[in-house]
Amino acid sequence: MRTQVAIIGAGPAGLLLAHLLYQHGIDCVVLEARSREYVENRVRAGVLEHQSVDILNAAGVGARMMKEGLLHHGIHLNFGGESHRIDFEALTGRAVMIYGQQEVVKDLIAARLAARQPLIFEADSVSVHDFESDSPQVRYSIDGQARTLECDFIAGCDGFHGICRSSIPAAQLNVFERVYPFAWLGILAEMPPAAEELIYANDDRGFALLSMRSPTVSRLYLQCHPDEDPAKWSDDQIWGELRTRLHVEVPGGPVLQKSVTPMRSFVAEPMRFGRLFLAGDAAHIVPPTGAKGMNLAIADVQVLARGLQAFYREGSEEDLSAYSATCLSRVWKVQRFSWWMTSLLHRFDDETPFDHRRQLAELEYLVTSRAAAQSLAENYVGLPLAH
Ligand code: RFL
Ligand code: PHB
Repeated sequence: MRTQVAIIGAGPAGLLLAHLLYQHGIDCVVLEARSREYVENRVRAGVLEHQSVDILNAAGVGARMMKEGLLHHGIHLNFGGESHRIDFEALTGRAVMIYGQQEVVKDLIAARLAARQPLIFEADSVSVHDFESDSPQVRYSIDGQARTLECDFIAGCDGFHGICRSSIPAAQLNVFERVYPFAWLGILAEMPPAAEELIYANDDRGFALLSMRSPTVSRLYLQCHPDEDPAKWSDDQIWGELRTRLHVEVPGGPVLQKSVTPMRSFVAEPMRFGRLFLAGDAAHIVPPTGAKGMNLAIADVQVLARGLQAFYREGSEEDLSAYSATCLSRVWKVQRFSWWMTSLLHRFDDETPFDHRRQLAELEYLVTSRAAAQSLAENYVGLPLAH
């Protein structure tokens, strides 16, 4: 089989890239290791920057998001027993959209299948070859049958644990990494949101976050140890801890899902090697505190789709050559913001009383200085996309 662009991974990066290419008449095949059911039900991110919303709308896949998503004009920072609102609308004129990543994924899968374009689930033993030449190949198997896909380019959209990044010779990649000494215990619960907007709390017992998915489903997180076993936390314990740390009335309700997410900052440079392009979590990871992972994936593929369009339309390689540098300049700003939000809101095992006082002073500054609040707000709603 032959295609123009082989896309590895059907997360937000791979599926949106496929859709943007399809809209410009560029052929691609998406290969996904998991089943459709699995990827459609994987609970992850929930916040879309305003530009991510615009990109999904412009691509014609935003109708359900606009109907079911929740537009938020601010967040709350709770600390020292008080709640402070950061007003995005007043500070930036922008808002963010609360809409689950798995809903974005469902909408993109529906669009691809409606267009009768190839999207192959449960592809085994996927491997990438000859991407230093002009005729790369992807090998995989389906139901035990080996297949080869010949292509012009490979898009590595296969997440942090995928095979694309690790297929690049290690000596050719610069890796920058920070692993945090804590994780998030996340729950999805059948409970109407206990507040209208997201609450980020810095409490003496650790960080907590109140988020949501719909008028009847809430998403909540607690800072915990990285090796914490979620099964050891009873539902009552979780609700109790959330009430203590958030300082709000949380009624509780049936817990639908429980998991522990480690926290890491990671960047691999460059994001291109020959005809293999990395996008999304395959190239970089941010700790979830700034709500940026899915948005970075969307921004990357927007840049990659434009580069591929210029290549096929005009034979120009200029934008593709600039792909890595264009993405990385935004990636590093978003890394900084995600690291900063994480440092501001969590308890660190090795923190000194000085560190703690400094953290509280920074929070005070943030909620009393328009300049400081505006800096948070403009990063949270999303920095401008590269052109
Ligand atoms: P994904 O979503 O991981 O998709 C990669 C896909 O590749 C497949 N795959 C393979 N396919 C074929 N062959 C192989 N060898 C393969 N290996 C892997 C995988 O099965 C998968 O389907 O990466 P992508 O598309 O780059 O998207 C990135 C986002 O998923 C991620 O950054 C966000 O979820 C991060 N994140 C958040 N991002 C936000 O923007 N806002 C948030 O509020 C937010 N909250 C979160 C988050 C991530 C979390 N977790 C669990 C990591 C909250 C959490 C708890
Ligand atoms: C979520 O709703 O899952 C969520 C919201 C904000 C974050 C991280 C995760 O910073």
